Amino acid sequence: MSPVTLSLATLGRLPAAVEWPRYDRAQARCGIVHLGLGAFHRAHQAVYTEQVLASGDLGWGIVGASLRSPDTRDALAPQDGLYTVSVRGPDAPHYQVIGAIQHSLVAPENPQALIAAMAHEDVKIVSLTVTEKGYCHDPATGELNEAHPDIVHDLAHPEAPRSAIGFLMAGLRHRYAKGLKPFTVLTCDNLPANGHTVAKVLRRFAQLSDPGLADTIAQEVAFPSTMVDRIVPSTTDADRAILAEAGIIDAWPIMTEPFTQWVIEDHFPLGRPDWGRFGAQLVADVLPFETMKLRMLNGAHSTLAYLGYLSGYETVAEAMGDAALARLVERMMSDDIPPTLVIPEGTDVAAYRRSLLERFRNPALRHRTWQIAMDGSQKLPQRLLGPARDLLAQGRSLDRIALGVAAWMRYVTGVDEHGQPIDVRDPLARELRQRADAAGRNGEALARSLLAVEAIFGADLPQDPRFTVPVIKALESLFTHGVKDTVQAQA
Ligand code: CS2
Repeated sequence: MSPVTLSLATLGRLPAAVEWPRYDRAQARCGIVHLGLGAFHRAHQAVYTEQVLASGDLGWGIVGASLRSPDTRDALAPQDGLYTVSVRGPDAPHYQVIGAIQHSLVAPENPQALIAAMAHEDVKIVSLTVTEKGYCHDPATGELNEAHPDIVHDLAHPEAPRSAIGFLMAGLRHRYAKGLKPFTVLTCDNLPANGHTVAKVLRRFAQLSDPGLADTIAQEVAFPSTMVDRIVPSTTDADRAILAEAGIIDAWPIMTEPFTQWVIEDHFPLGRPDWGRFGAQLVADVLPFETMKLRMLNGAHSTLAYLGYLSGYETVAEAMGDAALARLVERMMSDDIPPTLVIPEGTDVAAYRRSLLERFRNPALRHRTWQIAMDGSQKLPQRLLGPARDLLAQGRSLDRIALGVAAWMRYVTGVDEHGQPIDVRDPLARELRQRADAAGRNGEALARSLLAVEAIFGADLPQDPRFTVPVIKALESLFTHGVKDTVQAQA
């Protein structure tokens, strides 16, 4: 049978095993505007919401907006917004076509259309997956970065913003002007205390941009925190080919793992979909879940990404095939991180650790170390530096975490052990590279220069020899003995 090009008209011709939306999509209203239409949203929140729609509650269609590039809209529009989620694990792959995203917008093409969508009376929630750097905050303190070029721009052009923060503000302003209640802001990014962080950033932006509205926003807008978890590598042409083999021509399918978790603080003044019926955990306090996930999963992920990339491993699964590297992250998760956590009630940390190791080993996913290594300046504070501070407060040693930090320092020099260039993607890449070039291959000079970047390390860590000495030692060892021997010695 020749493969079917995905669209509403062709759903009935898809291979029998493929799940597709059976609800009346034309009747669905959009109750959610989502900012940041990347692969993660499409494999996570959109899948939970799809089940809500399929259960007959049609008030929760999604308008998805890309804040930068038209690529997603261009791929999805010809297929009526439909795309396939392919779940890959030990069992045969499972394919589900998702219909929850009813419309895709491209913010820079028409900012007014996005603001109007947010100010529509059917909309109750604006959710976000704009990555860590999308919040235009200072990662070390969580405060709005008022000098960020997008923030400067958005303060000057409130009706044609660029940043997610500028759009949230514009959407709220338009709602108030129409006499509507504010939407709930639902952040789904891997930030510490993510709801509080976006609240702090937006409230400050409101004070600067519209002081008359700032108090109302501070009093009325809800910012529930969430913990989101699903491993979603970026899609490749090889993935598209796999889909075609399976009988579906899809311009932008999503590959993911069987595991999915969503813990949500239950605070939605205008209501919410019944996500809890489909596996989401609605709780009063997300913080213990979020911290555990950011430190155990993401902390280990970043460590594996830098050490793995530098050791020549392209994917996380390949890096986990290196016994010393696997042992290192396992010990990080068993010895170093747990003492820094408040364990959520009912959680067995050892079982959680085992399941993370198994997920990292999933050979059916090609999750590139380079992808995870991206934006380290925005990720390190919550993944490795938070645990480091807690370990210091408890008087414990932190050698493995220091090695993770040193591996990031080695990585941002932009040159690997074979003299090959590394494509370092980071909002601070240029500054990091300049510091690395000035320091040369001198571990101590490089470590001290990078530790002085206050937006990452704050004012405290660079002053504390219990942190700086092990980082310098690890970085010196990475330069003198190389990555593999250093990992071997540490593991
Ligand atoms: C990863 C995360 O790219 C990264 O930084 O650590 O995207 C990770 O895969 C997800 O948080 C898993 O839920």
